[in-house]
Amino acid sequence: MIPHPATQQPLPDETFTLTPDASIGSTDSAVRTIAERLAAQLRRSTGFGLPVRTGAGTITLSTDGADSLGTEGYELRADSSGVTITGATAEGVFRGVTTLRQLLPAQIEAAGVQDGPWEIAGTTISDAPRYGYRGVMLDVTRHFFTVDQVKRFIELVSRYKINRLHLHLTDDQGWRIQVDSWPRLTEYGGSLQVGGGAGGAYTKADFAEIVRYAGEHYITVVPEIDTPGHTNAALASYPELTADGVAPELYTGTKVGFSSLASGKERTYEFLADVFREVAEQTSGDLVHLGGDEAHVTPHEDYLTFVPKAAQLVVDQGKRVMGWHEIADAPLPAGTIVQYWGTEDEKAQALAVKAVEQGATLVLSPANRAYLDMKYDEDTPLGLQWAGLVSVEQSYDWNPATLIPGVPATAIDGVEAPLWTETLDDLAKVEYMVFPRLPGIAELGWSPESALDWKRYRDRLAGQGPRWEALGVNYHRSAEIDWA
Ligand code: TNX
Repeated sequence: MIPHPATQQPLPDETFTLTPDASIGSTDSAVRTIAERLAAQLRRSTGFGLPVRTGAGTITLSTDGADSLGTEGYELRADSSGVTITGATAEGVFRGVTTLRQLLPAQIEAAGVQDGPWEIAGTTISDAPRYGYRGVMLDVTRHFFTVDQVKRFIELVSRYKINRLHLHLTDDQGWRIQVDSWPRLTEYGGSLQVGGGAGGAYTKADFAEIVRYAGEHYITVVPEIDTPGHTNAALASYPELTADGVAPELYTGTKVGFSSLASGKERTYEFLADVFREVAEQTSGDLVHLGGDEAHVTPHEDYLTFVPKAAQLVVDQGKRVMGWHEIADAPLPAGTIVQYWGTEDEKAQALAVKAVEQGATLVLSPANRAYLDMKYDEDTPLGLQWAGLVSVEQSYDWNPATLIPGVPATAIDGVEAPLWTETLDDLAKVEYMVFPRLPGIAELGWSPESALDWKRYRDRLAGQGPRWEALGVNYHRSAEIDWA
């Protein structure tokens, strides 16, 4: 099972078997839709009727109990008489259902009816996460991904108890979210992508569907509007945002660090006020990510005045600020989350310390560990390697609590695995880079430190292979894992 639960005990002599007469019960309306979606999934591969009823069933979902386990915690018991999943909230029950699916045989994930038997060795589990922020990032600007592709991505990552989807929505190569007050951002700024092919952008209805679907999987969307660098698509659409008033060409290459909003112009902040307002309106979560990375052509003094002004515009919308670790050089509003993407470099580490000194908390995305766009090894046909090669072991075998010298464990909100898509133009390629590394990052975010052990994790990871086969996931059959 991945992530490994906080505590699990076997119930010797007990076996649960899902049989054709089984039902799914929900004790209250809060978990009814979770029960209905579970039933729909199990019907496909079992062929059973699996009626959903109010009250107890063969599998019972309940929010009556487990109060001490927090919003995401749950208790699960599987014995000869049935399965019960209890959380203090519907979210906790949902996390428990992801565990149930992994307890069932891999063929449960097949699209068509399979033979079974559908057995679970008797067990009790009491589970709750180590960290509250367990994210994945998808870059939809270097290459655009459709709503349906993002939904499949959400469904796959939700199985590992990921609870944040950071969408990198704007960059030099494309602006991908509708802003009605600045329509050329998507009309023109979203028209291309890396390599020069057609890009795309989400309408407000599209984005609402992504937010809704993520919410159904208890995942909160964190929208990123990257500023003041990584803004060529915006500058090409609205030359008034550039320092010299001249629009650059649209850009379809993969260089970074060459563009900047005009940080000295009032128009820039009017623009950002509009953008953050419309983006905040489209988000259900409490975070808006303002980027802040690699602003190499923004004079540093200007950057230091830009960041607090942009951050205030996010706060004005009632949202908390998130940003890449460079923003920590500037004063930050209360409640800011700083996303660390350094490797072992002292400059990045110093910024992380500076972030914490001013009261910010950290989400850890160390590029040499958590970057899903880094090649696994020299032979990986996709991806980049500026942060080194990131094998499955390298991505798993580190401790968030002690990663950055001088940062106390209490300052860590969690972990996030970013996927940049310069080299990834379809979902099969995305899946190849995400699986099997993402489950390891998810486990670092969820499981207690005592459960983390590379050798034992390897064996558990091997067990995910047949699930991905059943789901048609294009995972990388890394030689580090004994998939047989
Ligand atoms: C650096 S990491 C970037 C991105 C690139 C990525 C490629 C970060 C905050 N910025 O613009 O896509 O490297 O790995």
